Amino acid sequence: MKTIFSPLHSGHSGQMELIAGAIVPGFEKPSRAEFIRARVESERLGPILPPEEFDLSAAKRVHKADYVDFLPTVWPEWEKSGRGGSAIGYTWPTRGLRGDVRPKTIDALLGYYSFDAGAPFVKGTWDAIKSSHDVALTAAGLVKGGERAAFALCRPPGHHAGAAFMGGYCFINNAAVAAQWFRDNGAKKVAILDVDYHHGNGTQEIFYTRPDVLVLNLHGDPMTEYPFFLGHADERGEGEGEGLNVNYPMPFGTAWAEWSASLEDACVKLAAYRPDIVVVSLGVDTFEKDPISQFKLKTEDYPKIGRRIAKLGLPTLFVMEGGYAVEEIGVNAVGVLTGFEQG
Ligand code: OKP
Ligand code: ZN
Repeated sequence: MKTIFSPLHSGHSGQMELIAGAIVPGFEKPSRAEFIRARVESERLGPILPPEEFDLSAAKRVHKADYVDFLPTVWPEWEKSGRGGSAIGYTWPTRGLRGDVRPKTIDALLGYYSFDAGAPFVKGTWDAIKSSHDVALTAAGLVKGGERAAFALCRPPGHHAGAAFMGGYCFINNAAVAAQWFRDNGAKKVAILDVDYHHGNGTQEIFYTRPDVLVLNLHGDPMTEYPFFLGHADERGEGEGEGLNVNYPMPFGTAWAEWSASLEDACVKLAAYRPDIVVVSLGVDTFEKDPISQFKLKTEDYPKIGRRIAKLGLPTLFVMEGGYAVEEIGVNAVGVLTGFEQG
């Protein structure tokens, strides 16, 4: 299968993040994408191609226009205000505060358009966000054009980004934008299968009331795992989307036996929905050695994920999300893809 990749991801670099009371170098770093790209090459998965440029109209079909238009202004406004480092908010309109009044300064807007402090900007961040979005749409174009599958090697990831907020390393929800693009280009129904360790809260929010996009999410139980405030089993969609959001929260320590049972159930539901396209939010932070995650999947398990997805027999777009054990991220992510190709 073809991989779409942009070197512009690497400008999103040197961000700091707040974890367990300490400011540390960001786990979501450029080497992640480079290890994956290197493994795509060494495994001869297929050609690696640059993205085409898209305007932001597709992104604005799933995100609020004012949110999308805010993103390229962040770094210039931050610099204008005389600061360096990482542009990051520190106040959020939670319960009891006004989330309906758009404030005016950059610090206030960063809070207004985030749900946490996990999506910092540096100078190259916007270009990286835009390239990641272009990567997803270019790969989507290959699948629409008749390829059985394509790999969008997106960085930064997207699944925590909602209609009007960033967070958790995510800015534009690449998988959601691609799913909507498929809908706008002939697909009647799309399924999104999110196998990242963390709940894809942004994807869930975007499609929660929609009958035309099924969202299935396998993840660490939000009672104890980030993003904490969404991803429970009783969130099943609403209105016309009732029953079309399916969550599989699992406890710390979950290994292949239990995880694969959730995958099997998700695949059965996915097949019953009979979508035209599958978009896989491909995170490999389920890996036993992931530094920020608590599942116990092994390297040998990743090709099995790919084989199960291949058994669906549907055109499939793989969109890269998380995975922070950088030495093994390429082996595991490409393991899913080679498993798919053999399946
Ligand atoms: C993004 B993706 C862990 C802190 C969590 C945010 C994690 C974002 C994950 N102790 N910080 O879903 O891989
Ligand atoms: Zn994750």
